[in-house]
Amino acid sequence: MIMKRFPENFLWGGATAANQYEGGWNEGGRGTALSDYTTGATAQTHRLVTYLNADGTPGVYDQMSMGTLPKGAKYAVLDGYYYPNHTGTDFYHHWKEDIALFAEMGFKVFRMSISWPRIYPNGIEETPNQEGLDFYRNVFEELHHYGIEPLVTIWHYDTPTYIEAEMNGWMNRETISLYEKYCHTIFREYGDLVRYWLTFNEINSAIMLPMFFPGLPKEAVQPCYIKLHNQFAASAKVVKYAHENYPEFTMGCMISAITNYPLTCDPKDILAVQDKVQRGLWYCGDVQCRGAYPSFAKKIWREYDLDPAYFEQDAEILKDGKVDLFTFSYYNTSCVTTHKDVPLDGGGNLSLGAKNPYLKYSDWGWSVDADGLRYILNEINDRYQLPMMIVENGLGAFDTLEDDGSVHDPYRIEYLKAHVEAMAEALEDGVDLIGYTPWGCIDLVSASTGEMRKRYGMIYVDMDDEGKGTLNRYRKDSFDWYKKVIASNGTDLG
Ligand code: BGP
Repeated sequence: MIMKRFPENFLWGGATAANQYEGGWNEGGRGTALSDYTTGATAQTHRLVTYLNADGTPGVYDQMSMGTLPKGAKYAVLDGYYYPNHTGTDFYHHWKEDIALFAEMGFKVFRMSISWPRIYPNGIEETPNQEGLDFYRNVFEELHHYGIEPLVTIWHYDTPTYIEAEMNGWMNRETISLYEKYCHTIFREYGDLVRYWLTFNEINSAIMLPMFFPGLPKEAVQPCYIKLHNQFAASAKVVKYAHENYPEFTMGCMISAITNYPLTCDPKDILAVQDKVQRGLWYCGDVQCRGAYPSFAKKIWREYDLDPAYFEQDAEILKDGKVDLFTFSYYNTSCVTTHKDVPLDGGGNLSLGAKNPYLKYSDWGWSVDADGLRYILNEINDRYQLPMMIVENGLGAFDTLEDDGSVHDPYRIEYLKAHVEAMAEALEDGVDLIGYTPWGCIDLVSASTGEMRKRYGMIYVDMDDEGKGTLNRYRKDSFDWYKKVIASNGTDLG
């Protein structure tokens, strides 16, 4: 096979998020986010969000239920629970060492997020937290010292708790202004160091609930669409502001690339796939890239009894806040069917569906599908004609640290290699792909389960599911493999 070469300045790197990696949850003047009150779990159990009722009795709700606090209750860290995000894998105290390791792999770009409560502890303060500002400045400067370009996610699920608990979070349009203030601050502070910005991580996760549980009562779904809309408006305002004030910035969206196939060639299955992808992917992509809701949005609003005026009030704002770059996460694919006798257990990242008999599945039940990456790159390219970056991709797997400090992870190399090949094929197809940052390039806490044992990294971190471990770093076999891939600009895949 003749492989198209990767473009000369292709941005090879890795991706992380503050809430899962940074730690230092109560240091440096940082406030809290909901992840600080979220317990660890497993693939079989759900993470819990913990609080204290007004009468002082403890309470919990299931993270997946998107529950809320009872009246008078306060989010609280409770005895007897373990909160893995408090430490993450401690970037807060290991940033120099970690960045040196990224540089050793040859990273051109490093995706990380800023923790909003580290900048504005409650989100509402007049002035930002200087210690928080200094922390990220040191990190960005260190990255530049090695010639690594920072790619910053502004919001990776960590709205300050005060905004969530006292202001009703993203249901409240005031949150849009607080987010704008936070963005203006970090643009001003880091405009000389950061050029690539993503406004919201996996913005479509706001509508995860109806995607995971079709048939929910409309009262449960309505807030999801309102919150998502307010995030769209916040994103668009900030993109416009950046375009006007920082023309050198590249502003991107970040969407979980819902990639689905019909399970059968029954035309009803084809329509069902189209519907799912419209709702899960294009609904968000169209707003952020085309600056307007797609025509099928009206049908969705009708279905959930949502007033179109709510969404249409920001038409001008959305039109003026189109992103420059389409970035997305891609882990797996699933199958859609209307056939009632098929179990929907093909697990996945925001994309439950039927199992695909042609694919292998990971230990966490996620399909492994490199061709799906080529497919979705082409789909997105055709629809938006924007430069693209894959900013999350990888295999969550069990790893074993050997006595000599080595970690042999051929399964991860196999996964990544297949996906890099798929990227090369997509480039050959003509897509405009400018970078690749595999997820959790260093081991970190899993978002869905809170586990440490579900590892994605090329760097192993000694930390277990109960928070025990030295936090020492070890190079896995995939570290050396990826180093070669980058050094050869994607031509030596081992
Ligand atoms: C995405 C999130 C990441 C990340 C990833 C892997 O949804 O943007 O934060 O964690 O999924 O998922 P998990 O950690 O559940 O394996």
